[in-house]
Amino acid sequence: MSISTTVPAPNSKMNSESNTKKVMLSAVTPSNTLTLGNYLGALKNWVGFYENYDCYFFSVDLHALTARQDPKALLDHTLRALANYLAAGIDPKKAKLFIQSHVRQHAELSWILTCHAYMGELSRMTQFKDKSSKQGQNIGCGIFSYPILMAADILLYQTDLVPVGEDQKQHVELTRDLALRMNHLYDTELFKIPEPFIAPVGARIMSLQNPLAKMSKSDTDPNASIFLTDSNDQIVKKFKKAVTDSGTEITDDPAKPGVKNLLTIQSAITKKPIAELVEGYRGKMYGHLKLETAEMVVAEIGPIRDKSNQILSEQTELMKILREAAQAASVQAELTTTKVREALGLLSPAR
Ligand code: AQP
Repeated sequence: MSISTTVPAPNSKMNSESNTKKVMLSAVTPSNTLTLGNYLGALKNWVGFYENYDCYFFSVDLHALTARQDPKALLDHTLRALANYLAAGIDPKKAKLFIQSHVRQHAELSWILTCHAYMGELSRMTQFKDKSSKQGQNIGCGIFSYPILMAADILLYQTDLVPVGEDQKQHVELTRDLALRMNHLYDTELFKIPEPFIAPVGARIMSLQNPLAKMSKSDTDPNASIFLTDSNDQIVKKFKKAVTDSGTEITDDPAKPGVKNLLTIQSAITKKPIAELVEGYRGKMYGHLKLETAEMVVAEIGPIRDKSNQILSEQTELMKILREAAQAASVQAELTTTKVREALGLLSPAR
């Protein structure tokens, strides 16, 4: 199934009245090198969004701190993520590409929202349950409260739409609850109420070693994820080792999650429906499917890897883009925080 065909139409009434585009916001956590999942589930779709929406695409370095990070690696991953955005074709003149911590209001609004959130609603977050169960005894407070930082990310820009995976939908619901609570409590429209935009089925890329789990940056099995830094050889090797299923026939069958994952990757790249791809594999073996998927992935992300390396080798232009976008984002962020400060009785400093 094609994954980028359902960009909701902007609200023409609002556009004609205010002459502004609706706001769309999305981000990736630089907790490691970005994966093929991040690319096909997020970056590749973003390219089509900014013609119709005012887009904020950023790298959420403060979110990465919820797990212990090596400082140098965090810096590298943060810059590489932004280089990946540019190399994937996102136009910095049409979308704001920036680093979360460069807009100080994210942390400020996060604290204010923390004081309006309840322990109960945060404990119900499935991602908290999943992530905390992996952390043993010393569960960091950041793991518990990061959905509030995510809410601040969204509400600062008066966002209309947030493209999220199914697993993040709960966080957008929390954001909506917090926004409605604050608007009601202070009897003024401090925040726009955002809507989740769920990409159609097919955007979720699974681990090559466990096709029942999402392909993840932090997977400890190096063969489970394709990273946007992998060499062509590494990509081919990982696909050759990909876990498939019993049997030999290539079909779109929930009982064959490994095969389905490879077909999903091909579909996300070619935009062809899975049924059409399956037709082309009649009488062929799993080996064909693995190799052809590897070749498609090499053709798709190889140039992004090379372009990213080039962008990172001449960082002046990248830094200029990041600085200007952060300045532009800060203007909107400051409008929102000023409104919030005034409503709460906090004296605004002269910035
Ligand atoms: N496997 C995936 N398939 C499709 N989309 C994916 N995204 C991430 N993995 C896949 C999408 O990428 C965007 C940014 O996600 P993120 O990196 O901030 O957080 P995440 O979803 O928690 O990604 P990881 O790789 O699993 O992070 P770690 O390992 O650090 O916890 C989102 O739009 C997400 O849907």
